[in-house]
Amino acid sequence: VKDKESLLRRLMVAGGEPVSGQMLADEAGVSRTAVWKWVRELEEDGYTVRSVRKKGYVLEASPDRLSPALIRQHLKDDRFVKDIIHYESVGSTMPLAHREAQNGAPDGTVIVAEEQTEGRGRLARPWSSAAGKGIWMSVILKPDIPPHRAPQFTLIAAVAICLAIRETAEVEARIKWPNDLLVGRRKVTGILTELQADPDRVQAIIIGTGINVNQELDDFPAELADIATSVRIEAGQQVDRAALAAAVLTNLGKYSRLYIEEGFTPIKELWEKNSDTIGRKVNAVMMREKVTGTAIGITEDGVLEIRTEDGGIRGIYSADIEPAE
Ligand code: BTX
Repeated sequence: VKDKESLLRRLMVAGGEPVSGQMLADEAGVSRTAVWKWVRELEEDGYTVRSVRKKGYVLEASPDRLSPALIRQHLKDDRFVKDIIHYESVGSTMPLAHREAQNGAPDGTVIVAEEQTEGRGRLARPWSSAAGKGIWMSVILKPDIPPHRAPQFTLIAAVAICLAIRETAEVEARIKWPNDLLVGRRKVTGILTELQADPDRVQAIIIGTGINVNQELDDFPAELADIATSVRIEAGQQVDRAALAAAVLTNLGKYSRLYIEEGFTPIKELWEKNSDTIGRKVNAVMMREKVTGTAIGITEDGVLEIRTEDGGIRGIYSADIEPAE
């Protein structure tokens, strides 16, 4: 124990048993008053800490927050996550992550916010990011790969989040190419991948994930009423955001490792298996044209292959996909 955060972790692992104030003070090499001050600070942060006479402190309740300590408490495997930087309110976590990456933040650095006031999707479209309702997070990856392989990490992220939602809330999200997660036809998650690269080497991949977690239908702005959903709406109950964030991060580590060790094939299989697009008749709407056909799979580079009516196969690099029937 050396500060408020480590005290919190100590109380969390105690699992409801009291931890002696004297013992904590001895461990930290500080006075019992100093420990008591940390406890007061935790209470100001929204934790409920009970003081049991002669026995010590018990953590009774944690706030609904994405604080580093809470996320770490749920991490099944902490090999991947290096640093978690938590904000109350930001414009967007993306530029913050870019700056951290440029300033040398390592692979596995996480920027997460309770609220975004200027959250964005692809093509600078707005991303609704209400306070305390979702997981608005950017993760910095620094794999040693050439830039043309970077899109594969977008697919890794989709698989990681899709399975995390299933594991944590038993909600069956499916991947819509390139990278939305849907439940039915409604969007539950958007993923935005951005790159810092030299001509031959990736410097950093920033994976932005916007997961709608605890919104109810009327929490969404009117224009999203027919197209958005949340994990809570689908699960029928409140979902622990810190637990879900931890599952996402655990899976990101797990599937990046799988990719590094075994290559793209197992990722491609998982992606296609959990995809909502493959096998469907779709319109791929691009800037200048629209291609209609059956989505048959993705390539090594994350390109969507569509078999068109004339029997030819078209590779789609970037488009909005809509159902064709
Ligand atoms: P996208 O361009 O595929 O989707 C954007 C579209 O999705 C919008 O035009 C709107 O129709 C719809 N939309 C907006 N907000 C929501 C929402 N909360 N739920 C469902 N649909 C919505 C998807 O882009 C990528 C989004 C990435 C968001 C993350 S959050 C953390 C990071 N920071 C940041 O600013 N962006 C990323």
